Amino acid sequence: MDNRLRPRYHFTPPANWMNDPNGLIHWQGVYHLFYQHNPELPLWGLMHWGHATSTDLVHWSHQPIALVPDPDGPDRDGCFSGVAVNTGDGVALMYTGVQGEKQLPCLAKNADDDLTAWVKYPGNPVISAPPEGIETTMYRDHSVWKEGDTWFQVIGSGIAGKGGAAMLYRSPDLIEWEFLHPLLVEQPEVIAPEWRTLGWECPDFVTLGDRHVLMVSLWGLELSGIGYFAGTYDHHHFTPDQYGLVDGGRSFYAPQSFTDASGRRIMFGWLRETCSDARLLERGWAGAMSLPRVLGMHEDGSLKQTIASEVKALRGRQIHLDWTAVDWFRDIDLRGIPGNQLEIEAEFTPGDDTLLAFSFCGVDDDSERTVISVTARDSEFRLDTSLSSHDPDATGADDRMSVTLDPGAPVRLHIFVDVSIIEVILNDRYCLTARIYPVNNDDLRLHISSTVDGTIDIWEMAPSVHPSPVAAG
Ligand code: DQQ
Repeated sequence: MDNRLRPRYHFTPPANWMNDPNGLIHWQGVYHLFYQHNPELPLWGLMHWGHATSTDLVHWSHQPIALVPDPDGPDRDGCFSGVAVNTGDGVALMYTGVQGEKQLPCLAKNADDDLTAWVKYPGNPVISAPPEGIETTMYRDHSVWKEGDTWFQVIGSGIAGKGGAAMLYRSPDLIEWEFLHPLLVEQPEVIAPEWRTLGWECPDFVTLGDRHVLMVSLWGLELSGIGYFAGTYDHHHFTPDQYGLVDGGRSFYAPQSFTDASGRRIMFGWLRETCSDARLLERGWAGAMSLPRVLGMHEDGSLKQTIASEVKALRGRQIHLDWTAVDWFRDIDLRGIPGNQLEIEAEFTPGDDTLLAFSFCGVDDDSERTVISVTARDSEFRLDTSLSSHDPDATGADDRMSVTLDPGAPVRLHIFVDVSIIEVILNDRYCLTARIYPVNNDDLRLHISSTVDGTIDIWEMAPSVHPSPVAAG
């Protein structure tokens, strides 16, 4: 296995392939992270559910594989994505069982308190077909919640000629499901053409204060990202009044959130690789999780994202800089802190023409470089990885988000660099995440340019050690 580009404090699988976070739950004081996993190869394939646990959201221990496709079952061709819910007397999983062309909801219940042993419901699938009378183009992935004594779920879907849809159901027992109506169908008038979809995968319908948010993975176009709709939910009808992108970087996908014992809504997203299969096969592992992001609402009703405070436990040596404006990039002396394993918090108050940029470059020269920039004049936030790697098998991109910056208000950038991951949040509101594969990856140099004064704090981040994997069960 080649671990040179493996992240050190973002979760990665013990070996082989990982994609979507699944079944996130805080159960009996332990955080459980299940995930889409192909244990045979570092490529997408026959999907199992991998499993890891943590007591602090930061350090994870690998657990045996939790769900295995049953050769004679409705999940014969894969245990696709799904969720975990607390049923009062245990935990239930609702996941997508794949059998040939069919992708249908299946149920499993825990057989132990460690959530390592699962019993699949013998009557699976619990819904035998997509809703009648609607021409669905896809149908999979689940978000499940309870209102009073009644369970509800939305299933990701697509409707011919329309695009993405989220189908709403209710059930007394997680077994008998009644289709109610689409909770939401894609509204082309609010979605930019490049984000139009064939369908919505991995819906996640959450309550944040007095608002509701439906997050969906925008599937089927060249560009795929994560959209969110925020609005009100009343009598099982959802009326969104805001639309935005959860993350505008093309590596962040299929996020899922859960509520922990402290009441926080915490989200993980899959940070997919953006390099060739040949490279994945050489390395022997693929896929990483985002850092845990706590969801909330800004006063204007848009989605707020902050990194869970537990991640601060990984902070080591710190450098504080009172920044004075410069016209061009200035090299920062990191005083021994590895430039490929750090956290940065920066705050600047931009004027109309401000350009603020952080650039991570190879040790020997600047020909491999990754640039994060905020341009006040263009109201643009950008993560440019198009020159991050000399490797022709790595694909970079120039991801941009258009942003609203309040005149005179500080701009806060929160940046995490973890070997092959760059995760950036601007003003707890705009997120851009990417994978980078510098050939010269032992370390990175940091250059900063800002046309205004500001403050910058940089921390060395400790690796979050993963105890050796337990033998697969
Ligand atoms: N990944 C799963 C599906 C889901 C997709 C399969 C999203 O359930 O729609 O691995 O990445």
